[in-house]
Amino acid sequence: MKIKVLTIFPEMLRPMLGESILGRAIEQGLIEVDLIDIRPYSLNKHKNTDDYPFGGGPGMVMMAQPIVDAMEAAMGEDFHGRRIYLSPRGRTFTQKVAEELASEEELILLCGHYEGVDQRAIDLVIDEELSIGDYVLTGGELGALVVIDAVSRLIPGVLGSEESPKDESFSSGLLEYPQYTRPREFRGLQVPEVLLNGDHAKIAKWRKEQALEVTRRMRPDLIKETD
Ligand code: 9WO
Repeated sequence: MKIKVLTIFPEMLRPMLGESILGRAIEQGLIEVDLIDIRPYSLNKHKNTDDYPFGGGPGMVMMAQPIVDAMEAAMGEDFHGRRIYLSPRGRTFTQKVAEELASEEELILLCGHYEGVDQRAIDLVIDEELSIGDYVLTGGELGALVVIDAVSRLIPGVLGSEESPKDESFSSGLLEYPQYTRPREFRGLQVPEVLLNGDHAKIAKWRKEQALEVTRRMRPDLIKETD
């Protein structure tokens, strides 16, 4: 999986991509992430990427030209993939969308700033707008990181062989059961007895019940009407 991010603040993303599971996946070549600075593509003499909004109003709008040129450079000769603009008005990003994107060869993520992007850039070079949730950020970079993170861990090999992305929240339609590690007692709170006995069938049954109970209590909307 190849992911390119078009942004005027590439340094906002770099720290996340060097650490933990994402850092390892990139190091191992399982995913490739290119951070592409939009600014050098500006043909303006000051390399500006924004300008005043036609019609007036507050703030600035990102110009179409640097974005379209950066996108065309990012796409290269024969692009196979999806070009996404992170925006509060997009389709909501869910685990199902992450699974859909994980099967793409390549993703190009456009991060907007200021009051938004000239609509003609979106019309010309964007396949889909995606929102990571109903709130407004200062720019699309955190949205891009969320998409990169959720999609990457679905790429075979990115999680270790022990940590299967299948056996977790949402794949089963349920949330995670409670987890415990040492010590057996912490501030007077005990680890449930069933987890200490080594009866794996009993543990599996308990976890399934707990997952159902946690989901019922915290996210009843996730439990389908039929079961
Ligand atoms: C700001 C603003 C101010 C005055 C009038 C209209 C306005 N619109 C915006 C606005 O939407 N700014 C966005 C900031 C422009 C695109 C990048 N920004 C952004 C992306 N904020 N939040 C997101 C985002 C991305 C993905 N999922 C959730 C939120």
